[in-house]
Amino acid sequence: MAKELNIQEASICETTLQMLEKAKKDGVQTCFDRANDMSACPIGDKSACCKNCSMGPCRLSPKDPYAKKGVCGATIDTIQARNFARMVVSGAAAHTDHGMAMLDLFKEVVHGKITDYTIKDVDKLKYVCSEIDIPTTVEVDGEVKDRDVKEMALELAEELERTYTQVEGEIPFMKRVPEKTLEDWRELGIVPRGAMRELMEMMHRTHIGVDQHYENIAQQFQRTALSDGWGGSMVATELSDILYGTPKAIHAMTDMGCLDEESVNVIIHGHEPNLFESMIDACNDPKNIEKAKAAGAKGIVLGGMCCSGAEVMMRHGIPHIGNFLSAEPVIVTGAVDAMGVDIQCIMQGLAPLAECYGTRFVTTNTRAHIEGAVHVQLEEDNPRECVDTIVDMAIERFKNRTKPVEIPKHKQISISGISHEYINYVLGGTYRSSYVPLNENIINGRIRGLAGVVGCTNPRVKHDWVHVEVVKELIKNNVLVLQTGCSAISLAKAGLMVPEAAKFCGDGLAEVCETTGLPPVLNVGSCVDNSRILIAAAEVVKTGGLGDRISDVPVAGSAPEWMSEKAISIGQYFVSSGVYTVFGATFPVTDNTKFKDLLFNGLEEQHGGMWDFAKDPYEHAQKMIDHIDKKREALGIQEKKERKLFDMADRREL
Ligand code: SF4
Ligand code: MSK
Repeated sequence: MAKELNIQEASICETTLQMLEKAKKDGVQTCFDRANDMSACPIGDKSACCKNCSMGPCRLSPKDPYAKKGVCGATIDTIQARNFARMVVSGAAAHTDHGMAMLDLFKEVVHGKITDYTIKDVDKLKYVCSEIDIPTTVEVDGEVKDRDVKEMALELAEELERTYTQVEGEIPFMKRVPEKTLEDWRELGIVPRGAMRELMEMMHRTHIGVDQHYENIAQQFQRTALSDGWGGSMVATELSDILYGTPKAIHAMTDMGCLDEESVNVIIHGHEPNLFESMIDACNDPKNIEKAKAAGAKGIVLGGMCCSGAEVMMRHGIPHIGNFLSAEPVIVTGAVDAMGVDIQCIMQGLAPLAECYGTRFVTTNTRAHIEGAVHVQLEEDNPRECVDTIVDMAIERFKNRTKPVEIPKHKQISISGISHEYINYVLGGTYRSSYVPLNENIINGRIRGLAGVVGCTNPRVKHDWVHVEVVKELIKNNVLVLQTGCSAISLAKAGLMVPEAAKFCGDGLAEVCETTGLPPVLNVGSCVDNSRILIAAAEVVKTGGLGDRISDVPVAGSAPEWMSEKAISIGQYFVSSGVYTVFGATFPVTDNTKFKDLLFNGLEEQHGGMWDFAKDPYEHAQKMIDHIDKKREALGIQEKKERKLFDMADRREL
């Protein structure tokens, strides 16, 4: 007999709660029920077990970690380090494969073999080229002219391919890393050579009988994680911007109230932007709208989930229906006529649930089939065939809806689309785009520091609650918050991504928000867009006045409700880049071990970044604020400076 779920304790998201009540009435299960019914394994939770060979699986004791060894003699430190390394590999591989798929698409577009997508943002193309020393102009007869776009794009594609396939040397985006940080990495031997090589070597080293020193394993998983953050993920973000446009501030609605009972509702869930971009065209196609109307619908409503949703919320203001944990509850509305998915964070539990409610559940990517789903492959040289099929299936299901529909009312407006280029522009203005005003505001103390609050939602903790409380504490203490992924959606739903949220901020941050019109909580995109936070941090260092390394900047990272291996890779590349990073929910290490001490203390001596853990949101936020203050103290900017009004001379200098 399953343990009964205390629904009101499961989430603070009203729409999710309403749907959990409905799921209970309907007699269907979601991940909330499954998590409630199955406690996490206490040994696995602490990463004290190994199944890397068939002499095991070996289970050590988290309570007395050095009392036992594995059959091969592996210690708790080796076992934990190998397990952690494999999480980094899996997470980094997910982002890297996503980035490589974007690169393949980009090349085909540039060669003219794929025509449904084009280079939309030539300025971004030029900017990325210039960042890695690819010329953007050419001299013809003594006259400097812009280079041919196709020629430039081909050179960029060739150069970025090194991110993946290179076997020696440094990946291209190392040119973006602040000089001193890069020097530290070179000394530590953690500069990525090429993502495929790092992933392969890391897997080799975790095989039985290879690398059995936790410090050496940690060196390679840092190099692997950096090949994700400054490699695979960064390539994915930059090429998506070039193909689909660099995000600029845009209004978007969030939450299940965006669905409409009288319309055909289509949801896209997953991570790559390609499927969604084509689905936007399909849902705006007058022929498809006519078909929907002929079936008795008002029209077609298109909404996003998870990071697929974040990509198009950022670029087009498409409504975002909910984050990871809301994917099942949204099916319970009975209003979703079709859900199309591509890769990552798609729970298998969606398939039987979709069957229950008659929702057409469609996988579209060759790398991710799900038993019980219909597979309609998205061919990038003819994407409309796939998306038009999904729209047809949705219309068909609308006509034949048999289950009662119940759509929660709540929806919330938010500002999205804050790329690092947009931060540059909004703070500096068109003619003097720069991070100087941001640095100035950090130095004068109006902004105490920066925080990147990111990551998943996890039914082991109260859904959305930890994200929202951590962020509220941070902005109350004048910390400007940058967000990605599911965490960003938690805060968008809570209404903190609007300029009016300045009323929840400390005086300094409130003043900055009121002057610039920015919300105190900035939505910078999807999981791969954590690379935007790295670029922003590097830009802050290069702008000057806040130290020479990323680790000098008053900045902290956080993933309060993380669950995926991608989050571990992200956390590790933040840490190795020099960012103090706090995780919530749980942390896969055993207390009182040398490996834990390395992650939570030792790494700080290497490059200034380190891990920390706090489940309680207030302790979590306080740890971040304490770290920010420590960095302010070291920079000698701890005292709040008097406000200085800029005169013309200051402006000229800027
Ligand atoms: Fe056990 Fe060692 Fe095999 Fe792991 S590698 S399962 S610790 S014997
Ligand atoms: S979707 S990795 S649950 S943030 Fe990128 Fe959300 Fe985490 Fe997936």
